[in-house]
Amino acid sequence: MTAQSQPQVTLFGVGPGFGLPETSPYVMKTMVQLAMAGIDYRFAPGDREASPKGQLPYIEDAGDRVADSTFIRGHIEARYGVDLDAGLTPAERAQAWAFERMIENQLGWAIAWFRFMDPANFAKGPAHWFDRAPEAMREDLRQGLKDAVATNLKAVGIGRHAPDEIALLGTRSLWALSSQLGDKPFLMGQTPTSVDAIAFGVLATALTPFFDSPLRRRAEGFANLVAYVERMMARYFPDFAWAGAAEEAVAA
Ligand SMILES: N[C@@H](CCC(=O)N[C@@H](CS)C(=O)NCC(=O)O)C(=O)O
Repeated sequence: MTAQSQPQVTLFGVGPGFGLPETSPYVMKTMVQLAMAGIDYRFAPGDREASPKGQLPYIEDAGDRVADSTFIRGHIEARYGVDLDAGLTPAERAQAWAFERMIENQLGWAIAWFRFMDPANFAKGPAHWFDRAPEAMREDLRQGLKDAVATNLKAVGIGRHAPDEIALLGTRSLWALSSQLGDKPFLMGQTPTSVDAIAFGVLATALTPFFDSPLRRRAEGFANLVAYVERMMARYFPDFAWAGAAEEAVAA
């Protein structure tokens, strides 16, 4: 038997679920960016307490532990000599960064609101993270998570609005993404660049048929975004059976 060499990089994430190859859009972003950079890695379920920033994703690379998807990207580019925005002009890089901030700092929170604050979605999804906790603690843990997310949602502002207002704000960002994409295969042109990683992660999170929400319904209305998620899924997660929103809408 030949000894298999272990990849040098370990990515710590959440794992598949909710109709997605990975439940965290930020972990998905890092998975896609590692693939874009051509870096082989091992995936492992992460422990937030072991993360330098208390969040997932984080990576370990030859003894270095790096947390936060954007700093992970910086680490990958610096250590492996890659540029995930190769070919973009400074103005295009600026535009891509602005879109990334919109996706992470606004659209992602709007989607999270419907995942965590909608009682049916919470019960169907995040509540199950505590299924293996002792029964006496389970409900307190679920409530604790909901309270923590509600506090974060208030702090970023989204949590202060009514559900229809949150859907409206999210839809403005979907529209912006749809307009930027147009009929190009990727957000910045013919080649995937760094911003596609988070756009894909967050849009797939919005579109998964596992959860229902007004924002998912609005996302389904942007045909180019639905096709984009399918294209990115086929490219970066070819073995994953994506029950795309388009398919379900057609079948319905
Ligand atoms: N800015 C971070 C955001 C990561 C993030 O929000 N991770 C979530 C999972 S989707 C998390 O670990 N949340 C737990 C917490 O905030 O306590 C990044 O880009 O990596």
